[in-house]
Amino acid sequence: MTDWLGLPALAAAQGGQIDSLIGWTHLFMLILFVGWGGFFAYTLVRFRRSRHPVANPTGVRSHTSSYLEIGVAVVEAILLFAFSIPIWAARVDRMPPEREALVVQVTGEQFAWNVHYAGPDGVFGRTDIHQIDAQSNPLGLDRADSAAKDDVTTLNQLYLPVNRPVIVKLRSKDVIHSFSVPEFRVKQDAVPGFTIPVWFVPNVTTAEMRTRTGNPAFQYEIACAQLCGLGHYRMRGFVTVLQAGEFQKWMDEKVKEQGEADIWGK
Ligand SMILES: [Cu+2]
Repeated sequence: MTDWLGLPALAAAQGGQIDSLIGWTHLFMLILFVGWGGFFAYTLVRFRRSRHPVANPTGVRSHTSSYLEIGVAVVEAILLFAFSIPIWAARVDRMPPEREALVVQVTGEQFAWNVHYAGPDGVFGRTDIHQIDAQSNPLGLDRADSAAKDDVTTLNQLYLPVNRPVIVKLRSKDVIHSFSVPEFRVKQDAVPGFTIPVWFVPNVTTAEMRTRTGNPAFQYEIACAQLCGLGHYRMRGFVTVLQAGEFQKWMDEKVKEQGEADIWGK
């Protein structure tokens, strides 16, 4: 029903609801636009100068317009309390349980996305501001911490398994950034000093999307949706959605690779 809006391809389980909301909003706005536009044209003719050469200082005496305004306010209150707030509670506030989901920390900085997986133990290692090194350790991950030994970090590369809820915990090292993946219909600000969760269920793998779009180079992109500085335009990351088995294989390789690199580093 929303094809007419030309939205990006949809690749998340809950995105259909968002699309239908966008569709309905546009439809209502179209009705309002046509209604008000028609009313405007009517007043131009109805109150034309030749028919009303002198202005009427008293104006309209009926209360119809006041009642209409009250009616509009009531409808808006119903939309807010009966629809918006409950839908927000269900879609945004109610997170899937963390043991069923993949939890990944994504930390924005000028101008990159740092991705941090907890690894097989499911516990995020300690990070320490004094260990931050712009090149080798942008998150300041303390590999001496036992929970950090199997952690995996990447730069601008977010790998996700298909059909499993993903909870992205957003953080920022400097200014406000915004994590936006249009195909998943998610967009959430990353604010310094806060950890803000956002969740979604990717349901189309990158490979499948390449077949569907007929574009062998298709990539899901993380765009920064807040103007965050001079390099904002190049702050983009890539999301690769894999089958569960492929994702596990990727993760195992990374754990091995980064664990080994650490042994040699010491
Ligand atoms: Cu940014």
